[in-house]
Amino acid sequence: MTEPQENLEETSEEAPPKKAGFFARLKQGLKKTRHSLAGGVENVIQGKAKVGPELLDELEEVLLMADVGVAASSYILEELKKDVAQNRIRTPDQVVDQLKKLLIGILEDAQGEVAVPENPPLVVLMVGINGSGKTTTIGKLGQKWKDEGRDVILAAGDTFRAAAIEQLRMWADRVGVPCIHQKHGSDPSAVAYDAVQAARSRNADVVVIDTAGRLQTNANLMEELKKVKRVIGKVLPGAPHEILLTLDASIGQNSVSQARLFNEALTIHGLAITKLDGTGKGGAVFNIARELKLPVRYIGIGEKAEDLQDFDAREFVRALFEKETDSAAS
Ligand SMILES: Nc1nc2c(ncn2[C@@H]2O[C@H](COP(=O)(O)OP(=O)(O)OP(=O)(O)O)[C@@H](O)[C@H]2O)c(=O)[nH]1
Ligand SMILES: [Mg+2]
Repeated sequence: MTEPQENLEETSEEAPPKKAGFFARLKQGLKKTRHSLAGGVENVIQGKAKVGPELLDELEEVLLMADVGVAASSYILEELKKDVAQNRIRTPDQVVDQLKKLLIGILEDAQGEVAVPENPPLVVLMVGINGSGKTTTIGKLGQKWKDEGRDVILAAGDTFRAAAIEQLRMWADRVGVPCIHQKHGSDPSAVAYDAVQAARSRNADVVVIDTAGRLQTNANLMEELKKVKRVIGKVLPGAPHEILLTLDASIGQNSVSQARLFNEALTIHGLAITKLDGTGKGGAVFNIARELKLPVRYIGIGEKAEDLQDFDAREFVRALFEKETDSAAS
């Protein structure tokens, strides 16, 4: 039996009410990671009456298998062992409850606010390796912000490929927002410059700039991105206010090293974790938060405009652990 009332209360207690279907879509999007993480945890505690070293060892194995990673898993195990030793945890169910709290804590420790400027425009620079979902995420963000009543401008700063400019223009047309672009091969810094100028003269609320994304080992890319950042700061001191790194969730632990490289070169402010719908490796989100202390701002759980969600640590963990049969209410 499900109790719709109870579920509604739970969501409205913590944060402003989410759009209808938010939780159901999140849960659907996290299906594979729920299977690898919560499914594995369930298997470990099933049939066990007591909490002993064996259960904790098995739990650690599950966390590692579900891509939670070494740093986050060791921290969790240390905390759980302390709780067990001091008798705060006695049953397997209490282990799971505590595990959920620790997972939420890891994510919340890394959270922080976007440095929204006193006067618009907010300038967002989107970076990430190729195929990680930058352009798609920009399109989705354009839709979201437009729906919220904000004046949005998109900028096709990936001038490396003609198709990339076309892809962003299509998103802009679909969403119904302007797209600043130049021809294929032109200087990305010049596009960024134009875009920020346009946003200022048109009094836009937010401008989102796309970039190219060849491999992070390509020093040219990092130099190019640094230049884009510098030029933006010259047009509008303090900008870009938000350098957002897209990470493809399906690469699991590699995302930590990828994020580190971008962070060293550019100082990343926040993360958009994409393609969570297609992978069981979503546990990597915890390791990224633990290792890099970078806030997750958005998650992508599908290819369509509505498949981007503001990240909410509690809802994320709840969606990961809630059983299939509990879903009817949301
Ligand atoms: N299933 C799913 N697919 C996604 C998501 N985000 C992006 N994609 C898909 O991933 C592919 C690559 O996305 P892009 O937005 O083009 O990636 P990019 O980082 O701009 O790539 P480059 O321009 O080559 O650097 C596209 O087919 C997207 O539709 C997501 O959250 N879920
Ligand atoms: Mg792109």
